[in-house]
Amino acid sequence: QKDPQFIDGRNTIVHLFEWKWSDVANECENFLSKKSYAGVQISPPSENAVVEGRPWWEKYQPVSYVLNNRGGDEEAFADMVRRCNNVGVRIYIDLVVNHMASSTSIGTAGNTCDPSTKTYPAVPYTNENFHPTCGVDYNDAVSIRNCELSGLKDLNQTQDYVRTKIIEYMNHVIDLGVAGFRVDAAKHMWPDDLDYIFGSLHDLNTDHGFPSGARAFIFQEVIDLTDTDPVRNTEYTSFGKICEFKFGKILGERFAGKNTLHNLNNWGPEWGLLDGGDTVSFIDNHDDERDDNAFLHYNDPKPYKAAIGFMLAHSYDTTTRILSSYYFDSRDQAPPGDENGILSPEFDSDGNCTNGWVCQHRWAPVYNMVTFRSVVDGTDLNNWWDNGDNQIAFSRGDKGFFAVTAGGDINTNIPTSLPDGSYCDVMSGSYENGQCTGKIVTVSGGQVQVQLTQGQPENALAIHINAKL
Ligand code: LM2
Ligand code: CA
Repeated sequence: QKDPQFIDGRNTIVHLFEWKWSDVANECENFLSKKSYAGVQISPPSENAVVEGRPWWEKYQPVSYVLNNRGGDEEAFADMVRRCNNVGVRIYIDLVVNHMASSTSIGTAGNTCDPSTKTYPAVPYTNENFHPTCGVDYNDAVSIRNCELSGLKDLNQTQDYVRTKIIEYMNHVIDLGVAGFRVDAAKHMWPDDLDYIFGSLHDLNTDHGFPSGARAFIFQEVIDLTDTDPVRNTEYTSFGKICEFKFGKILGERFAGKNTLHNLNNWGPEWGLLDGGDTVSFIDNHDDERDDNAFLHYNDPKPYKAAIGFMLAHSYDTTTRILSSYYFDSRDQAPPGDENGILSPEFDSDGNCTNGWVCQHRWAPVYNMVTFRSVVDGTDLNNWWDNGDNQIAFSRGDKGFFAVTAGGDINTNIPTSLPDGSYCDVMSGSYENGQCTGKIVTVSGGQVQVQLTQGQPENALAIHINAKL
């Protein structure tokens, strides 16, 4: 269940955080399928508690597994999955099954619940399906699994009944055509229980273009940043991939200029990362965007884009993920909205989002590097170059070349295996109608003429064989 089920020639999952299902469907058809994107992680689709002010995190408080919340209803969900699969873009849902709501309210589908007595009639779950209330002690593995994360009512997935309800929910969306699951709070559930649940799922739906016998892709939220955590992410790698938090944390600090880049010459497992085959990698996610300055975010765009560029250019054989956000001033701030609910993104003449959506996935350096990653697929990383400090460059065989500075100008020639000629830099612009909208870069005598100066809009430069003049 480690195969993301991408179609050939595509890569990278974009998390369309808080987008409505109808907007996701349009984005699959109008943009993602045309830019090499392979899939979308959507926000949790099951009924959640209505919380005053409609913070984004109300979706992490399930009331039932009815597909109906501010993202849309079951009809909109099914329509999204079908339309995205039709254009070769896979849908992964955010699966919230560690816990149930602790906010007392009516749910988004009109069902009631009573967190104080742990009753959720629309599933139904009752008090006996939950662990006894206790607060999580992060030094203790049993407490992490059996106590209440943020006070949320903790389901006991060791019970057959609870397992059955979770499997029914997952099979329902598999039958509707989803390709897999981002597993929320996996660290707070027992690996044996998850192994059983994931092993009991239907194969993916062949009516949606999946090969017969294809299994759902599983990628799990297991934050394991220190080597002393009582829960290790390796406990979860036999049945799915892991969201590798070390990846974005280390790169975030370095691309922000807080540490050198030259020692990234052996980037990968030697840095304490899991094997690429076991990981989903990202520069930031929706939680650390709000909580942790060690990671780079949209509000520091230059080093952020350079770090995303490095992730997508590199040969570490991980599944890559991009976060696509909305602008916010405070942590709990709801997504853009009006009296009718969540507001749809609109687009300016350059294709950038308006209406409060950041849409990192529509930034040209980001989507161009997704294309870069498909172009260089299967090549080795070679011709490593660095200045002993925070400037680095490398080639991907005879298909691509990437250079970046996290401090000072680069103005030099760097060896590459790319053929001589003129190329479009796909960080500063695009290759369109046979022309470059950004910088033109020359390769001559086996050397790339690299010029990256602080006044320029990007800290990185990238060229590839499909954007050669
Ligand atoms: C996750 N990964 O494992 C999500 O990525 C993260 O966004 C979720 O927390 C978390 N697990 C639980 O699913 C978010 C948010 C929390 C919020 C919870 C539940 O980051 O702030 O907690 O969802 O909605 C909120 C309040 C918190 C309160 C709790 C329970 O912020 O103060 O705790 O609800 O009422 C008493
Ligand atoms: Ca738990």
